[in-house]
Amino acid sequence: MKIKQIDLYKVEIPMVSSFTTSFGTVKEKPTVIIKITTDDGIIGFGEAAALPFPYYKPDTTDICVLVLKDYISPLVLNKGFKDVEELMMILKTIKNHNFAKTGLENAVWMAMSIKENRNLKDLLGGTQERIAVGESIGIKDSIEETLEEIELRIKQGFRRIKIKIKPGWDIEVVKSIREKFGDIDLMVDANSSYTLDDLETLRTLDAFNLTMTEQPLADNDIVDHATLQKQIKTPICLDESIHSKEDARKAIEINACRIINIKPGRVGGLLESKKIHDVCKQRNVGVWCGGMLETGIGRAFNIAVASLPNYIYPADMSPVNFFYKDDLVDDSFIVDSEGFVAVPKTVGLGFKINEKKIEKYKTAHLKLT
Ligand code: OSB
Ligand code: MG
Repeated sequence: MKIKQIDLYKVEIPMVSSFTTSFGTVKEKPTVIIKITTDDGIIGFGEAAALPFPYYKPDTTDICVLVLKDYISPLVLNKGFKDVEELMMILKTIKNHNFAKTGLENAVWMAMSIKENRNLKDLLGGTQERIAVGESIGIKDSIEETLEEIELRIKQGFRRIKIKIKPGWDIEVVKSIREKFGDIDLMVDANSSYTLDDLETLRTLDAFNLTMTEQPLADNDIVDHATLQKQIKTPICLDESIHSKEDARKAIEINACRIINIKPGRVGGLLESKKIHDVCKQRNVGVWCGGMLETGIGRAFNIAVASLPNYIYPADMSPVNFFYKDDLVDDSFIVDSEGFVAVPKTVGLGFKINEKKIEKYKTAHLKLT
């Protein structure tokens, strides 16, 4: 495959509500849409779904545009590669910048799917026809508000509830949820906001039988996570700490976690996601698909990769309209009343891209040849 043209779009769809985590509030979520055109006229789309600020990972939306324009595009334009493995080898000289790489990688998967006339699930080796989903609920102004949202989501069928926590917004809110909703599948995500000094709080959370605690400690500290896991019962799930299959292998080897959240954007695409999935499967560590508040384009790739067999926990997969007033695909996925999303069987993205919407919400467009 040879890429003849890359169109980069910075797109900003208004949000319906903000999303607060321990590191800050997302009030606006611009994203980067990558469109590739191959030498045989095939078109692929991808999304680089970094946040607008460097508080989750160092990447930001604008850094993605810069890296895609100045470093990724020159390396891949008009160069032949036979598969995604070879594409990623070409990009290997660029350190990190996984969100930007994912945007291009996504687009190549979509083009490969069209070229080979096989859907993404089959191309990746997926085995699940539908994926179980949960919601990730941001930090709210009150416990009352949190309970109301959970009640609604349970009624709608979501199979698990994840709430964001931080020091001072943890034990009480979890306790209230257990009191009101009993034995639901409940987990927490701290986004690195604790240290080993908070052992007492993290131990207290053990009493609530959480399915997992996601990324309690610093992203660059899997050693402290191993120390913590020895002292708490609740399984630790790593998010920010894992960027590659090697990170996953090492984290598992030192017992820093029992579960891994795989986000394609954070690890550099679907191929690396699959490799992490395989490493975890060999070692009996279950995984699930996290999200980065993607539009329907990015979410489509998440759904495809989450069809692999070792994705055994529900994905963060709230519908796009929970966050945004509009979407870039028509007829995006729906969460059914049992809390499942069907994995598309059609080739390409699996959903209808609406290019008029990309034009409507774009704030910048770069055409690279
Ligand atoms: O830590 O999982 C996270 C959103 C932005 C940044 C980090 C995280 C999240 C979420 C939202 O939890 C998940 C989603 O896309 O639905
Ligand atoms: Mg997380």
